[in-house]
Amino acid sequence: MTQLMGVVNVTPDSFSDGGLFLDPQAAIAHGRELAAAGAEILDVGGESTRPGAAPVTEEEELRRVVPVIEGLAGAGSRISVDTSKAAVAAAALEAGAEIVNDVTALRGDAEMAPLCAERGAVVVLMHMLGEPRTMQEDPRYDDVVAEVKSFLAERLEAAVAAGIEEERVWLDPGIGFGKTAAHNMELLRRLSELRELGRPLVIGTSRKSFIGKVDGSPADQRLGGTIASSVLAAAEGAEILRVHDIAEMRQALAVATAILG
Ligand code: PMM
Repeated sequence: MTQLMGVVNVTPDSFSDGGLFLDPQAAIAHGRELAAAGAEILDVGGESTRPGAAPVTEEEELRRVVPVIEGLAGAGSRISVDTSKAAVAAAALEAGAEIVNDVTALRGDAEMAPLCAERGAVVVLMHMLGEPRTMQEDPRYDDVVAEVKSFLAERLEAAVAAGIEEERVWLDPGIGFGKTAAHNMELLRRLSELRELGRPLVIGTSRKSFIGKVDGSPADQRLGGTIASSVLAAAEGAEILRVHDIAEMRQALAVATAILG
């Protein structure tokens, strides 16, 4: 069954919900709502990765995410931490997280792979071309699907070489991370090729700019496009959908599943 990963951004500057849940109590209340609406996983993040975003310090990221993870442990959902810093992941695992969602695919911090191996964490390895500050400046590929696939295969191999069990690795093509709208849509159309890697696929299309490229909608009015792209991804075999709007997505998936069986 497709699992939903609800987004809990404890940041001032995420592209669609920056500043809404910077206060820990607001973030915890929001996470609890997402859990109640059917999120199997809550993805708590303290550093925005939107195009052009500035990095945050380790202290600040810890200050943002640890109280929220502590407050959400026991809310009924598994918790993942969206970070590329090993110290933040370590504190998050201590506070009750069990999944590390690393948008750098273990390339950002040399301590991250050994930490995840030792702690037996599930690790999400995501593709990104370049880094958030500059990734949307004219990204180019010969064949985006082949290149993302070989990157993910290489990072999976590196994770396993570092002692992370293959069964604990999930893969993500990184929709919007160094990709044009055409690249994102080609990845979504040819998702079955990434399934050949043999690991669960995480797909995050929620509110992203390629939706706005289709119909001109601003970030706060992209729920329809989020649902369409996520349902199609699920039909192509994506196992984890990372979305902001859990109740609507849960209903869309239930209907799609009822029809397709
Ligand atoms: N997208 C964002 C942040 N983290 N993690 C994974 N694994 N996959 C994604 O697509 C992804 C991510 C950016 O979205 P946000 O700013 O709304 O959190």
